[in-house]
Amino acid sequence: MRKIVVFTLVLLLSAGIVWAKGYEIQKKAGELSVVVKMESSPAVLGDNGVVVTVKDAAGKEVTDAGVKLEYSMPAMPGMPAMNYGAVLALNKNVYQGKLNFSMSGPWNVVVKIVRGGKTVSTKFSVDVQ
Ligand SMILES: [Cu+2]
Repeated sequence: MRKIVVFTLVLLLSAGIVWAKGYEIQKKAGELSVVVKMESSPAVLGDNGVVVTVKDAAGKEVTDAGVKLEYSMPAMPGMPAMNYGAVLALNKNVYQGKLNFSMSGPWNVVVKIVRGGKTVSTKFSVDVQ
């Protein structure tokens, strides 16, 4: 019983540490400032939690936008180009979701923000280990 408790504690602690060590990217998309936090650094194969914060020019959190991440890997020998999309869900003042990387190597991620009929975007790259 004691072992299980200790094991659970270690699991919880290491999960917290991974999140704390996560990768953070700051970008501009039109007038908006965008902060992308990746759960794991480096990013890993499979699911990677992601949290996006969007702020307007006045520094106020934007909560009335649609936020989508389009992630892709260009074609390589023996592998056609791969393209995926993840629609993020608003949770309080941030947008949350998951990226599922099916291959290690460099991925391109485009953040698309739709607000008031206008779309702005920014991109970054992730090296999946
Ligand atoms: Cu590939």
